[in-house]
Amino acid sequence: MIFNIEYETMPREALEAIQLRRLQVTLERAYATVPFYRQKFEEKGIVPSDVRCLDDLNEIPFTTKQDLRDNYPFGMFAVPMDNIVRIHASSGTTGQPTVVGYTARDINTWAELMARSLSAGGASRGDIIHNAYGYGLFTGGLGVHYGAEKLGASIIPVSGGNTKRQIIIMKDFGPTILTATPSYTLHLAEVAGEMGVSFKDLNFKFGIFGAEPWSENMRQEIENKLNLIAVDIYGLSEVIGPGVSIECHEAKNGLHIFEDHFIPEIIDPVTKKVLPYGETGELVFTSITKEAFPVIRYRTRDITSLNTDPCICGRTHLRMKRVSGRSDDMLIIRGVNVFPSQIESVLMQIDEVEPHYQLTVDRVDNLDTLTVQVEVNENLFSDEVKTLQRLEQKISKDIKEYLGVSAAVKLVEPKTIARSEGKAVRVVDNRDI
Ligand code: DLL
Repeated sequence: MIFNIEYETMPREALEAIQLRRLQVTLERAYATVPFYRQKFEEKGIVPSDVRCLDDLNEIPFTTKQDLRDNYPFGMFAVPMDNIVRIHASSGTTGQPTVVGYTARDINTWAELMARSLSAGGASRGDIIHNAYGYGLFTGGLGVHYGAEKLGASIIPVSGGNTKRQIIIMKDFGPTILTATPSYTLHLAEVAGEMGVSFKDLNFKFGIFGAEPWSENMRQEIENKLNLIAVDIYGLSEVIGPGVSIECHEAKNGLHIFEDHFIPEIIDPVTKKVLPYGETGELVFTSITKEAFPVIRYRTRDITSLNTDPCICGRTHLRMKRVSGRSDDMLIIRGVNVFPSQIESVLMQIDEVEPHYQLTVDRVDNLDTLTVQVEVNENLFSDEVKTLQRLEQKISKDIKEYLGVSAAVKLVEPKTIARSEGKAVRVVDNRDI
């Protein structure tokens, strides 16, 4: 079902007209109220009224995560504090957290976008949503929560953690939609198995998974293990939270970006030139309806491409390809670029291993080395050492063949790699120590 037929299926010409109008208003407001933006414009000798068509966006300077950090905590807010009704923050694992604010209208916009997203992912009024995204400063939990209420579905605000209790709730309340990170979803499946609960006996129809990279092969694994249809949802706190883009369950092939609220661009991260549709690069967003925290040409560091092909679901909003990773997650191993999700993709094709893995990068004699730890299934681990060695060699060979990178593979006992209740830690990088 399409939640907002008028906007989600709008002919592109009309959509672009709305984008331009909203962009102009956003630029004027940001210039007038956020000293950072005014200064950036002045440095370039431009004023908001110079933007007369969408292509003129090209002239506007980019905003980076560092800019947000430099203005920590509230320096990028475009409204006085008495208009801010909610504050969220990113976890700050890669530095100082970024803090974002919302006006009452922003919360409403976000709820609308999440209602659209849940709807695209297969939910409707009458569904029961088991929401295992964390509630708190992270935007996942509350983002889904408000969207579900707007949609008129029933939401179970279970959050992450307390996994056994989650399985009991699944059995007793009969939720039909699961929302969680893909890695926590696997943990849920594992604990259900330990408790003797089969997902085949539960009521789930759709799962709406995101907040971290996951491969197409991981989708297969999750769909088989949980007996549901899995769709990918994307977002980031700086832009609004979850609900920036989502796959429709009809096509499951690229995520529709809600273009009446965000203008996406793809740039070459090195030259910063805008790339044409279809080419892979760094995703950049300009928000065009947000009041409290407008972002102008915000560099996400996420790597993807855009495509405007019509979609079978009827939505006219363009689609971004599944995000393979962030530019700063990319490992460069002896000159070869690899994303953890590409390794995942290879691992998921091996029957004998479980979808739990971790990568370790070290520097030995000035050369980067990659070790892939992956769990094998119960039966195999009790097998002969030779069998395990052979399997390690086979996986290593597959990785080399598919990705061109040399990796040492280490099979480990089931349940030895730390489980995540939110975003998984896929890479341990020892190089700076
Ligand atoms: O992760 C928002 C979210 C919550 C999205 C729930 C989807 C579901 P942040 O914590 O600010 O916000 O992290 C944003 O996570 O820049 C990407 O690098 C990554 N990310 C989010 N969704 C996906 C996805 C939330 N579907 C950062 N695929 C983003 C790959 C994703 N990476």
